[in-house]
Amino acid sequence: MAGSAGEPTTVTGHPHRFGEPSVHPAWLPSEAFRALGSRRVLVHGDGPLVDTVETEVTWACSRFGGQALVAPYRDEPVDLVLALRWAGPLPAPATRALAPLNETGGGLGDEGFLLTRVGDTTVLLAGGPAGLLYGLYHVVRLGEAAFDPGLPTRRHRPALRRRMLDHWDNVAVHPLMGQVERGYAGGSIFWRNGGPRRDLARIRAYGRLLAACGINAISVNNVNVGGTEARLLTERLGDVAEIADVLRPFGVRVHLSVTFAAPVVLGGLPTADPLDEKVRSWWATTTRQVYERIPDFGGYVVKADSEGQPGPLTYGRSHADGANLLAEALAPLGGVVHWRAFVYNHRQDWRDRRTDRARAAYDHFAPLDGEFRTNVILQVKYGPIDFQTREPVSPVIAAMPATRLAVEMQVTQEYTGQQRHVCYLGPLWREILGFRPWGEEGRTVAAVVAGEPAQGPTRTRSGPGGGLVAVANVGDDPYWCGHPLAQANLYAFGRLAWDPELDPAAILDEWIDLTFPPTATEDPALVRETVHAIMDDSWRTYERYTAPLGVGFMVNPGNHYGPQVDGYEYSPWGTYHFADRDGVGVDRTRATGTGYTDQYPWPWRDVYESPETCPDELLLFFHHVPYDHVLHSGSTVIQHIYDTHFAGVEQVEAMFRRWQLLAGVIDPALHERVTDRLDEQVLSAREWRDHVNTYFFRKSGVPDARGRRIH
Ligand code: GCV
Repeated sequence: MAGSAGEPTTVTGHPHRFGEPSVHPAWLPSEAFRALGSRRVLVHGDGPLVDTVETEVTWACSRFGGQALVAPYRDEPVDLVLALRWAGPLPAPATRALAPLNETGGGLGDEGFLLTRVGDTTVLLAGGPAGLLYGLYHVVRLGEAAFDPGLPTRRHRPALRRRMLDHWDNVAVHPLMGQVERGYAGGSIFWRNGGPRRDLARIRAYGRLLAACGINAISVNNVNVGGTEARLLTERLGDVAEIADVLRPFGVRVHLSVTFAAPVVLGGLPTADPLDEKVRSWWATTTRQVYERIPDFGGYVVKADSEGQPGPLTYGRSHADGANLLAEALAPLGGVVHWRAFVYNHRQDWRDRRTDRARAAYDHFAPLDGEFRTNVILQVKYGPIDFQTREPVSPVIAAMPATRLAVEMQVTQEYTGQQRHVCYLGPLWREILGFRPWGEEGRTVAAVVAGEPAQGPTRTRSGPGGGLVAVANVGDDPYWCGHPLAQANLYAFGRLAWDPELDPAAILDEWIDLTFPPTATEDPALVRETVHAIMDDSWRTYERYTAPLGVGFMVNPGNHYGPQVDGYEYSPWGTYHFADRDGVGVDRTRATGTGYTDQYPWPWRDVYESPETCPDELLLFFHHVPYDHVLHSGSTVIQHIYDTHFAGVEQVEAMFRRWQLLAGVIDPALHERVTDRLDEQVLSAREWRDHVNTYFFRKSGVPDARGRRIH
């Protein structure tokens, strides 16, 4: 907070603005601050996050001719007050009218805020410093509308307390995975060649973007913790502390992925057995040391007994024993363990049709419900397999009422076009968050991760939920994400974690107006219309030209890009489609298949059990059916495959043409980058169409009813 003594101060022309990295401003271009920056703005409060608000306001006002008013205040007109709830004398005549609000403004929580009009002034009253920061960016989002005399009074609070990104960034370059595992935007913003990158201006810019979409936590290294990564917990802790220092003013807490074998690989102990006293004490001491350096450290993220990572099963202990070991060390210091439920047998015999990877997370974890400490968050991927374009919601979410659950999404587009394809994931995430695992009368997935208890006699834990986590999609690319339009996915993830009921198209509206501010564009209506036309349905378009009807994969092994229908068919990874001359799909019924449908509560256990009631888009996930099986849509499976693949390509070609309408209307460099990516998307979509259609034509021998050329 600026000076509280001396002459009244009006700050303009403040030179400092969080550094200027040479990257695209994404959803915070200067122009987005025009409405706010051309007003008289009073900021009231104390602390580092309030300083951030003040820096933003001061900079914006210096840029657009407004006035940032700081204490002590004169009796002068103010257009916008950004104030923390305060105790004691009211700070300025302009805020006196707020007295009643200040008294009744409870219930906002640390991160919430109230926005209203008092006379000719727009007033934002925040429950805590983070609320002030989120409120500021909300005002930026509203633009001129924030100053409309008819502005409705609204309280804003995040639905989920934990809104987190996991970076799969490696400190050292991994021989197969590179600097960022499943990273499609260049190098890491944190690490380079085995050490810190120290591009603090970029990290600061990132923190600002995260705050502006509501994200409040990140983990800074890959869950596959290699040798160099492990040492971040001990001798390289200073590197993590440096990142934490930069992100703190943006309300972002830092977490660390750790290896379960740390007591062995770092501590020199002969074992990492969670019940061993020396192991417990090693974790306790090590964790205390972390908090000495990073007092607001968030906690650990752990991938254990998964895809070759070490874990408690080696010692004959359970996942609960393993997670509780770390939780015990973190509990006195206020930290949490994010324990991932992504555990399955990746050395499967593909001829064995009884083993089903989809069953694995539930089989491992559901029996442990109620055994985890309260500061363990079980982090469950949204589907039972692995971030496919279409999967049913994981049955684990409904199976562990006495466990704190987080759902994990994937913003990085591993299986959804790798940031070479436009694929707006907001609609997918919205569907998952709104899914009701117990049917119409029950809670949504969003309510489960918010920690809302079930109604009625069901045994549920009380207390906070685990929130939402996603794998990050940024890198050192000047556009952050490789594909400029992939920025929208990061933005949408943050916004949905704040309010899971938001409409993805409305989120896109916000993102478009921030990224391509109407006041800086000749034809804002054309920009909005075009970007919507390209992005709104792009997830479903991607689904149309890739693996059909929920069957998944069909990608090139290893890099997971591009079509290879049998890429994982004869592999130990457990990802099959079982296509033969008669039919395709995985029988996961309890009547004749792997019994996976049994893992769902009613009604889904019955809905999915029968091909008659199973939704078309998941048919091949749950059932092996003949090619002439008739879908609810009226089409046969084989004709659906042909039709959707032709249609998907046509839609991508239309996207390409549509984008050309923006040539000369938006920044030419950005336009060209997207054009290049769309070019690749057209080629790749055609390749998908031809591989998939040819494959199924050859298997089935059924010609296309519309006589199109297939191969
Ligand atoms: C970090 C998939 C990805 C892996 C990733 C893993 C996980 O298998 O392909 O790269 O590893 O998920 O979520 O742990």
